[in-house]
Formats: sequence, C-alpha cells, structure tokens
Amino acid sequence: IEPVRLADYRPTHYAIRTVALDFRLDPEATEVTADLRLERRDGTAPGTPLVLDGDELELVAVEIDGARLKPDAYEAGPSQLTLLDPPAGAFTLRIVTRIAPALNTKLMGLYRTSGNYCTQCEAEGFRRITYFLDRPDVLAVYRTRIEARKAEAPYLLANGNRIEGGDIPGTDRHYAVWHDPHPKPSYLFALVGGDFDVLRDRFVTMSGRDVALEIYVEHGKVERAAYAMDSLKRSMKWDEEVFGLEYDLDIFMIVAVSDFNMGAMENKGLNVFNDKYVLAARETATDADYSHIEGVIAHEYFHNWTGNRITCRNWFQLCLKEGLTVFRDQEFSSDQRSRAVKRIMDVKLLKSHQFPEDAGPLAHPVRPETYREINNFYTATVYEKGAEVVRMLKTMLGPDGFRAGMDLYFKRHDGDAATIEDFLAAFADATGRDLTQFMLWYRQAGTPELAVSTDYDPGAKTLRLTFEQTCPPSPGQAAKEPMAIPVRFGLVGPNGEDMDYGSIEGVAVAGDVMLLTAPRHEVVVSGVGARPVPSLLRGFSAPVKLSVNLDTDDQLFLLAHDADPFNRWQAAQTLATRTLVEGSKALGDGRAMSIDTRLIDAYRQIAADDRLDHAFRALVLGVPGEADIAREIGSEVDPDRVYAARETLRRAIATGAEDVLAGLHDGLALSGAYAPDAASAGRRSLRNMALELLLLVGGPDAEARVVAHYEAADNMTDRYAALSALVLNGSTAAGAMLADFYRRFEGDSLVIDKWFVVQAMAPVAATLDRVRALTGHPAFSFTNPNRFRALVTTFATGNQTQFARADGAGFGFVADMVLDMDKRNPQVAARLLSAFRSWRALEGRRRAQAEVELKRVAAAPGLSRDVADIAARCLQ
Ligand code: HT7
Ligand code: ZN
Repeated sequence: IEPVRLADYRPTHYAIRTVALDFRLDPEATEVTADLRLERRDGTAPGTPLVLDGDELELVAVEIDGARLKPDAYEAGPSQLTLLDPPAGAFTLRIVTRIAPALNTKLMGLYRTSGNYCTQCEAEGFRRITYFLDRPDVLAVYRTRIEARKAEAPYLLANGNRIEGGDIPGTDRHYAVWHDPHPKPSYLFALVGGDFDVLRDRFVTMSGRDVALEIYVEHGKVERAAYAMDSLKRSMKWDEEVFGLEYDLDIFMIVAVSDFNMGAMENKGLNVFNDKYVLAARETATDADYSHIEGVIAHEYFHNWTGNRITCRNWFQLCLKEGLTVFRDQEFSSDQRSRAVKRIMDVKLLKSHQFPEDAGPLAHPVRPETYREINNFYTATVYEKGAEVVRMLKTMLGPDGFRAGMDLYFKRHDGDAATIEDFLAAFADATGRDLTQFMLWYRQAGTPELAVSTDYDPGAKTLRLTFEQTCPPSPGQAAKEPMAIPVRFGLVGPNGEDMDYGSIEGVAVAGDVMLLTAPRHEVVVSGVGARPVPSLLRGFSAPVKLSVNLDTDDQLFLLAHDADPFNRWQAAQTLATRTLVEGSKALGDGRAMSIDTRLIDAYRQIAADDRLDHAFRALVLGVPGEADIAREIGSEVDPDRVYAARETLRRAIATGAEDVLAGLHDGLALSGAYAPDAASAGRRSLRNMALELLLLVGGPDAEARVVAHYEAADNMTDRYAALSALVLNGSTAAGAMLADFYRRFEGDSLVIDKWFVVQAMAPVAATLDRVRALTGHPAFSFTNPNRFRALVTTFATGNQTQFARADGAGFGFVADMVLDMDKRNPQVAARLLSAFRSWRALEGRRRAQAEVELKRVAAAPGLSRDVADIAARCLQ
C-alpha cells in the first residue's frame, strides 16, 4: 500500500461551497441525492478533472446544472468518481448514490444500530455515503433533508438547526430538514434516524443564547442519561469560564448508540456516542464509568471549538484537535474533581499505553508525516502525548501566556482548517517566545530519557544537578535532536518542607520550572543551607522517562514528605518498580525476591494517614501494572515472572498492613444515598483497594469478607470490586459469584461486558478456553464492538500472562480473531492486532510464537488496509 505523505499535501483544485443532501432511508437501499455547489480554485487550470472519493458506492445518476452527464464525461467506480472536463465557472453537481446501511458491518458511513440509522464519518466515512472531496480542508455549508417511514424512524436528526419537517401526505412517511450555518468538513457530517427516548434540558449561554439540550437513548434508558446531561451543562459552563468559548447553535444533541467503533464523535451539533459513555445508574455503572462519561461528554463538547470551529488542514494534523481537546477535558475533570488524583490517573494511562507504543514498532510522532491507513493513527501518542505537549506549552508560557496564545489562535483561525505550525505560531506571537525547538515534540517519536545526578556540597552550600537527555531511535528516525524539556522542581529540606535557595546557574529558570534545551546541563543551585532531596519533574511536567540517583532513603523521604502529591505517588512507583524488576529477575534465577521492610512500612503509613485524600491513598497502594514492569525490564520479558513478582509484593504489602487495611474496610463504608462525586468515589476506591489486598492475605475470613461485601453492595463499584477481586485471585467462590452476577444483570449488555472483561482478565491457564467458549455465549456478539472488545480485546491487552502464554496458544487465538473480525470490521480488527506491538521485548520462545502469528496474519489473503498496515509495521 502506498503511503500518504505530509510533504505531498496540496489544496484541492475545486472548492465545495454548499452541500444539499436528501436521504430516503431504507435498510437495504437508501437513496442519497447530493447537490454540491462547486467552484474552481484560483490557480487551477480550466478543464482540470475533478476527482471525488468514494468507498463501496453504487452510482445511480450524475448531473451538472440539471443536465444528465453523458457517459464519456465521467468515469465512475465504487471508490472514485471523476468528472473529466468540469465547467469553467461555478456549477452544481448532482450525484445520486444507493447504499445499504443494513449490510454496513464496518460501522463507517451510514449504518444500522438496534434498528436505528446512524452515521460515522470521521475519518473517511462520508465517502461511503456519496462521492465527495472527503478531506478535512474542504469546508461547506450543509442542508440535510431526511425522509423515512414514520413508524421506523420517528426522529430524524442532522447537524445544525431544524428548519422544516412534517408528514408526507398520502404516505406513511415523514421528513425533516436541517441547516448547519457553520461551514464544516465532511467528517463532521451526521445523520440519525430512529426511535428513541429523549432527555431534554436547556442551557443559557454567557451571551444569553437559549440552547435546547437533547440526549437520545434507546427506549427505557432515559433515567440513565441524567449524569451525562449534568456533565454536558457543566462542560458548557466551564468552557465559557475558563476559555471564554460559547456554544453557537440553538440546539445541541447527543445520541447514544450501542454499536460504535470508538468512544464518541463530535459531529457539529449532533454528537454520536457509544452508549457506554452516556448511560449510568448506581446499580449498573462504576465510579470509573461515571468519571469516563463526564470526561468523554466534555471532550466531545469541547471539540465544538477545538476541532469544529477550527479544524485540521489534513489528517496529519489530527493532534491539533485531539491532543488539545484531551488537554481541555483533563483540565475540566481536574477542576471538577481532585487535580492531583486526576493528574496521577492521566500519567498512569500515558505510561501504560503511550510509553509502550512509543517504544515499539508502532511508534510515530505526535504529528506523523506518513500513514497508510489514517484509522490506525487514533492512538495514545496523538491523543495522550498530544495533550502532554499542550500541557508543556502551558507550563513553559505560564497560565497568562497560554491563555493569550489560545485567544490568538481562536481569533486568527476561526473557520479555518489549520496546522500545528499555525497553533504554535499563535503562542509564539502572543508571548514573543521562540518555539522552534518545541516543535520537535510534534516531529520526533520516542520517549526522551532524562538522567539526573545530584550532588550536594555542604561547604559551598551548593547543589549540583547534571541533566542528560537522550532519545532512543524509532521507526524512520535513527537520530534525535535534543528537546525543550520543562522540569518543575522543588528542594525538599530535612524538615520535609520545600527549602529556599539562591541563584541557579546553567539553565533557564522561570519560577519553579527549569527549561532544559541542550543534551547536557550542569546546573548549580547556590544558597542551599542543608542537603535537600530534589523533587524533579513535579506534576510530571514533561512526558519523559526520568532516572535520578536518589537512593531508597531519599525516595522514601519524598514519598513521606513531598509537597507535590504527584511526586509522592511517583516515589512509591519508583521504589516498587525497582523491587519488581529486581524481583522478577531473582525469581527467574531461582532466588527469593527481596522486599525492603521500609517500603512496606511506608505503604502502611500512607494507608493509615487520614490527612490524605482517600483516592490518593488508593492510588499509592496500587503497585505498577504488569505492562509497566515489563516496559522497565525492556527485553527478554517473561510475563509469568513479572506476574509472580507483582503478586509477591502485593501480598507483602497486604500482610504488613493487614490491620490498617481491615480498619479501612470496616470503617469506610458509606451510608446514605449513593453519589458519584469524587469524594465518595475516592472513599470507595480506598475501601475496595483494602478489600482486594486483604484477599491476598488469604484464609477463609478474607474470602468471606469479599462475599459479604458483594452481597451488601448497593452500587456497581462495590459489587464489581468484589467480583473482580475474587475472579482475578482465582478464589473458590468466584464461580458462584460470576453466576450470580450474570443472573442479576442478564440482558443489560453494558453490565454483561464487565462480566466478560473480568473473565478475560483472569491470570490462569483455563482462561483461554473460557474466553473461546464465551465467544459462543448468547450474550456475546461478533457484530457489536463493545462485546468483542470486552471479551477478546481485553484478553489480548489486559491479560499479559495468558495472551503471551509460553505455548503460543494465546497469540494463535488472537490472530484467528483478528482475521475473522477483519472481514467484518477492519478498524476493530486492527486495534486488536496492535496488542502484539511489544512482542519483540518478550523472551525468546514467546517472541518466536508471536512472530509466527504476526506473519500468518500478514500473509492472509484479502486483508484490509487497516490490518495489513499494523501487521507490516509490527514486523518491520
Ligand atoms: N474524533 C473522534 C474520532 C472517532 C473516530 C475515528 C475513526 C473511526 C471512528 C471514530 N469514531 C470517533 C472521537 C474523538 O476523539 O473525539
Ligand atoms: Zn477527540
């Protein structure tokens, strides 16, 4: 497959000014009439052919200015329509296509979900509806008419404001007409037709615009949309208060569907959501589900400005909307909840998903320069690292400089299809700063490594800090240039408080941020009265791998005293990681794993410290995940040893803090009405962490405690915590509890997904057969991405020991699933295949098995571009 290259970008020869669409909805034969008002762009020679994109389309008719085109005036196929000699002046092109939503298993373009019609056009789905210049730099004003049988689709929705509608006399049909005054690219087009329940509300914007808010859900689920509606209103208010950004239509609609390839989609005025990010009730959704709903609702709403009003010039600029919008939703959640806890959770996600991506064959820059299949670039790097890059900008420019840059960006580019260069130019111009070096964060892949050595001279009262940055090679980028790395820091004095200091030589400093720009900086801090423990990279001020020559005592000191909660958490992670990396090596060599009792004491103290936030304590007690440990080990990884080391450490913490944990579990139960707020959720998270650890201590009391917890639960967070503790621990009572859970929630698909997830994650040899058997369970479905991801993708990405079984059977099963799914839904298949991305870091036998399966996939006939691309890159 030929790659698309950023260097080859050219604007289109023709502009499309307006689009009038007419849909006659039918499951097998929807007819779409598109009237496109086209114009040759300046600089395009008259007679230049107009080449429109298509995908699996059937052309019914084509006309120019009302006259049918002669067959020799155009060339048409399922994936292209070319007008060989278009008129010299502006003209209207009418294209009639026929599509079959009921047969659309890719869930791109117009498809069916639970008997309703819906669309997904990002990135290249619009071309599955009609022939078009289906790229983000072609902006047009859309008018959409939809017609359908009234009984089948009582609601007919599209972007913008509804301007007309009614019954069609003498038929059982009706219609609606929508007009979106804001020019937009085709990927933001949306249409929904179907039968729903609706939750309605209103929001008055800061300038007094009265906006109707509507959330459409499948019948019987409207009560479960209340939290989403509340999140939406809070998001709208927050964007006004924090960024001065106001909503710009008279109506904002969200439709929750059960078949969806990703999380949600920010179509102008008509967001379409995976229902798992809308529906929540105490008995069915966990606290994590509630916080995801809040975050995703905010994210899609925030796209209205960062993505819709200012869109991307081409798909290479995807991070322009995604990284920035993730940053905005992170900030929103930080303001709604605990900033420190949110930051730790975001960094956990970055390290567990983006760092491995950046270290393997799928690594790519935040702004890639080539792609073969754009759907494979909706990645942790574009989203999460993209958000980190925006966060660094704010750290470097300060809150006022950052806001000035954002304001200028909106002022300059509203209505544009912009680039990362435009984005950075706004910050450079608003603040007078040179961001040339900073641009490397968008251009260079790989996680920079920052090694720091510290040396205190008591005589001179100076602290010397030597910083050295390197960045390992990544595909297509052998050598890297030094990056601009902001390091937020403090010096923690002997009394545990931040110390004052004098001047700092050797690096530029603004406030508590040093800005490293060179491969090596020798920094001397003077006027340091006593030996400090430096706290570096506070708040994770840059997405780098930091190693500092601090010994266990220093790290324990930071864990106990650092004023920066992120670095307290990080100190625990650093100590645990050292123990686990050493431990898994020791287990491999047939030695016992050694665990410093001071570390266990520290965990015990954190658990018992009532001055600390509950959620924060729970996070500190959560030792690094298996994938994090594997990443630290780097090569010749044996997942069984990693797992064994991790369980040994967790058991040691549980045993050492048993009385404290029992006290927490007994004392933290909440009485009264359930609320999903951060404080209550934090309390539950600490209590459930205590429960999980207590089970590791073992004995009949521990298991009985979990069973009692499950039975007493009045919410899904507590019930699911008990279920997953038992199942993941392989406890004897797990089978009965799984059966009970299924009975209670049978028919509630989103909850049954949790039942699939927990079984797919069980770290025991029987899991593979169990997962295989569950693919035949009546509640499972190969056509629904949520079901498939819950069972199969979770097995591949959330169960290191069983996916990477030494006999290769886990890899074989997943490869079979990829090939099977590829025929139906290539996007879902390709995501599953990316689970192989760290295969080269495995020990020899497993590595060889993974390679065999990857090669089998790569060689299969008729592969989609999505899967072929991932397979080829994994093997390169
Ligand atoms: N912008 C949205 C991306 C998306 C998507 C991409 C490819 C295929 C299907 C998709 N559904 C949604 C989601 C977002 O980041 O907000
Ligand atoms: Zn997004």
